[in-house]
Parts: sequence; structure tokens; C-alpha cells
Amino acid sequence: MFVGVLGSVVRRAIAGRVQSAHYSTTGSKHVVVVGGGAGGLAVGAGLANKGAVVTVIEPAEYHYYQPLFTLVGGGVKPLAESRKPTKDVMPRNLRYVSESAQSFSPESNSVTLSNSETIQYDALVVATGIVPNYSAVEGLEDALANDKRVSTIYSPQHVERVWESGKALKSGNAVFSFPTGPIKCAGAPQKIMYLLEDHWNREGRRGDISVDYYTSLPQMFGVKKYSDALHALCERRNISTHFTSTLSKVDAMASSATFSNAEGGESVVKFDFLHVSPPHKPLAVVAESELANEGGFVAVDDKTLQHVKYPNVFSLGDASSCPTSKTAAAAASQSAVVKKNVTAFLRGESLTAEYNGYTTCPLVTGKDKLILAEFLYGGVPHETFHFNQAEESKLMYLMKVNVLPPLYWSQMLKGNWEGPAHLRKVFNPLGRD
Ligand code: UQ1
Repeated sequence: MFVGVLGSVVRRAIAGRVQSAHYSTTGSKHVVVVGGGAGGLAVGAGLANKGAVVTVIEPAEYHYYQPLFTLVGGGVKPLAESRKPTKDVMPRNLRYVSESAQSFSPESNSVTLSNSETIQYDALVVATGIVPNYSAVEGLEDALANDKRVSTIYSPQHVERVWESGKALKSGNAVFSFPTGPIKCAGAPQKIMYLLEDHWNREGRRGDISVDYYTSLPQMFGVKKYSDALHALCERRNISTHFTSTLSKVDAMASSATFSNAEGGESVVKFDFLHVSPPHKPLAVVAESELANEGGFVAVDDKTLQHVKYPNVFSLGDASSCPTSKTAAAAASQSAVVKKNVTAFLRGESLTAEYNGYTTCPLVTGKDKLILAEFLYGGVPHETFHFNQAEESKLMYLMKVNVLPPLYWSQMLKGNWEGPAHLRKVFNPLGRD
């Protein structure tokens, strides 16, 4: 019932939103979007809907709805539901080039592709994402290739194995890791742990399985409100937590994982099941370009999302330097700002749209509940609903599983979902956080 009501409110709110969007045709100016993931398509489709001439450059054959990967690893959804051929999700009103970008020449307003073609742009949007960096952990590539007990939800090749090996575990040590540096969805490394722990508990074998969470961070989550709730949850469910501990080595032969701590010490842990959340890195083509900051991310203003040096370049999503948690929801909110600011730039107007850092992490805590973390820059909670979202909610779980995937495919990728800011006015009019 709730899901139906929420769905219809979301649809109506979207309809209102689209009509009220105040960017319009940019004449014959050419916008090139590099990257056809969540952020790239949200912007590319949105601008094309308003009559802009848009080219999207995306080499991947398949588009993945990555927020589903935790649910695939937890045995809740099949992998096939997370995937569609890229050509099927590309809006028809833009030009789709199935190549990768090979170099950026911001001084001459062009991008060179893997087929050596050079494309000129009036405005460039970089939305190339980030990728797992498995080789940064000694022995990890070998372990993922050869040891069925080692898995990760962070790539479609390995995500099904998370559930297979989780299901197969009857007793022993289950170990989960969280790396250093920015990663996709910083909540995912613990969501998958809660899902599997819940499964082992329901199957009556939790007493024979120890669950350990090793994280490079000093706490469970970057926002205190949710971190406190997750600490309490781990205590309640007998999950051992180990802070400032970073996975440095996996030895599949010895069934051991080595964690380095902040003081330079090491602990070697035996595992019977190991879920690894790998460190991530930007694409080399971006990191090695003049667009990147020293970390390899596209150097944009935190608020306008305009490049700090090249005014006709914008970036959103995981590839951008915005200091917020990297999620599809962050990309949705950023897409609103990029669409408006690219349009203003092309019309020679000043940029007025500003991103407030909004991001959200539906922290799945079991097979029927979650904590819906939502926050702005600085880790300031900013909740869409009136109830306390640090408490586990079954309704929010139903929303994550049943409402968000269709919202993504049918609205966000079509340029019609810019995050829940307008829903907050309806569901949380007093602005309670
Ligand atoms: C959201 O907008 C979004 O982007 C599509 C997600 O990514 C899949 C989310 O997980 C969430 C929670 C939101 C926010 C939506 C609401 C209704 C709070």
C-alpha cells in the first residue's frame, strides 16, 4: 500500500518538477557528455529533452544499476535485474557514440576517442565514474580468480559469488573489509554484511559463524547520527568491529587476510569467508588529463560543479571532486545543477544553481529493514521523511527494493529525476532531521 502511494506521489512530483524546470533550448550549441552511467545519462537526457544537441560517449556494452549489487550479493535480487544493454537505455534524442575517450584537450575544446575521431564541444560534461582497484591489495586479484570464499559485490563478475559462498558457509570466520579512499557507496561494505548475517541467523547457524568488520575509518559511518545507530546495531547483533584497520594482503593458500592499522602494526586474520570492498580509482584518461586534481578527480567547484580552470567543463558523479559520498542519488541531485549551469553557461548567463552536497545511503540492515541515511556537505543530516531515519524501517526497505529501481530506469536515466528535495517538502514539511 505504502509503496503504491509513494510511487504515485513520486510520479506526480516528477511531473510537476519537469514542467517547472527552467532550462530551455541552447540553440545549436554542442554538449558532449563523456560517460553514459547514472550521472551522464541524467544530464545528457535532460539537456536533450530541452532541445540541446547532445553526444554521449560510452564504450560499455551494458549499463548496470549498481545500487542493486548489494541485494544481488545478499540473495534478494538476480543479477539480470541490474543490467540492460547500453543501446537500450540510451535516449533516442541524443547521439550515442560507442567508443571510449582517449584524451581530453580542454584548451582546444575537444575529446579524442579510441577510434581516433576528435569531437569538438561547446560544453563538456565528464561523468566517467570510478573503478575498483583490485591490484592495490596484494594477492586480491589472485584470490578473486581462484578462491570461491573470496568475493566482492563491487563488480558484476564477482557479485553472484558473494551469495553463493555466503549460502555455502556453515561455520567459521566471516570477515568483511572497508578500504581507504573514496569508494562507490560507502555504506555497501556493511550492507552486505548485515544481509548475510541476517541470512545466517535465520538459517540457525549464526552461533557457529563469527562476523568481523574491519574498516579503515575510525567509526562505522561518516555521519554521527547514523554511525551511532550502526555501532549499537553491531553490538546488538554480536558483530565485532575493528577500526583504522585496512586490508593490505589476501593469502588464499593460507586462508588469511592481513590488516594494517594506523600505528603501523599488522593483524593476520584467518577467514572461511572474505568479502572485500576494494579501494577505487578514477579512470586513467581523466586522472592523466589537465582536468584532474592531484587525486585524479575532475577538479570542479563544490557548488556549481563547473571546472575550476575551464569554464565550459562540468563534472558530476563519482568522477568529480565534490567532497560528498559517491552514490546514484548524489548524481541525481548533481544532475539538476549541471543541467541548469551548462544551459546558463551556453546562453552566456551567470551560473545560479548550487549543489548542497546532498547524498543518501539506504543502509540495508537485514532482509526486511534499513536505515535511510541522507545528508548534505559536512555530514549534516537532511531527511526526506518526518520519522527518525536512523531507526530501522521496513517501509524504506520496500522503497529501496521496489520503488527505486523503476525510478532509476524510467525516470533518472531519462533526465526526469533530480533527487527527493521536492518530496521532503511534502513528507517532512517541518524539516526535521
Ligand atoms: C535517490 O534519489 C536515488 O537515486 C535514484 C537512490 O539511488 C538509487 C537512492 O537510493 C535514494 C534513497 C534516493 C532518494 C529517494 C527518496 C525517495 C528518499
